Amino acid sequence: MSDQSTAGARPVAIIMGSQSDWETMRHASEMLEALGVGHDCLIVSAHRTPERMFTFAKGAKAAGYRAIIAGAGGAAHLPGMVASLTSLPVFGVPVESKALSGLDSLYSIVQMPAGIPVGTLAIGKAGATNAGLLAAAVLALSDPALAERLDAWRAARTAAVTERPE
Ligand code: RP5
Repeated sequence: MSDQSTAGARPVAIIMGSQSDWETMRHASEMLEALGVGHDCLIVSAHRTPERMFTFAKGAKAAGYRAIIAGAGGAAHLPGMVASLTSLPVFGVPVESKALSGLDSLYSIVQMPAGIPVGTLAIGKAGATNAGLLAAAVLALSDPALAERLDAWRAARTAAVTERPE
């Protein structure tokens, strides 16, 4: 993992409920990698490893994290549970499920009762990628070098759009 960010060695934690979520969540990691933002990737399941989840969330701030990206699928309670245990910003990524194509994941993550926020992204790869971008944007508020890298990344995306289809 990269550790170029001046905001801390690994200011972002990417957590996911299962190894099977990695295919989706790796896109958040790749985005952060591209922007030079240090991060950890951890498997933390709300229902299979609840004590690991509790320990992680309660210790996340002291561990130096400044944002958490949490991905899960199905009855996806991981982002909300983690958000209930820490005041760090939590970005939830609904992983596409087999049974309901991720709608279950989306509804499970997005409908947080008022008081415990989870910033919910799109289902799947787009959501994971944007969670990386959003976490980087939060860190960039206090990291001018990262802000420059983020602006450059966005400018490159703009420059890549041709006027006509090729
Ligand atoms: C959730 O159940 C995980 O987040 C994953 O998306 C889904 C399926 O998990 P596995 O059965 O593949 O481990 O807890």
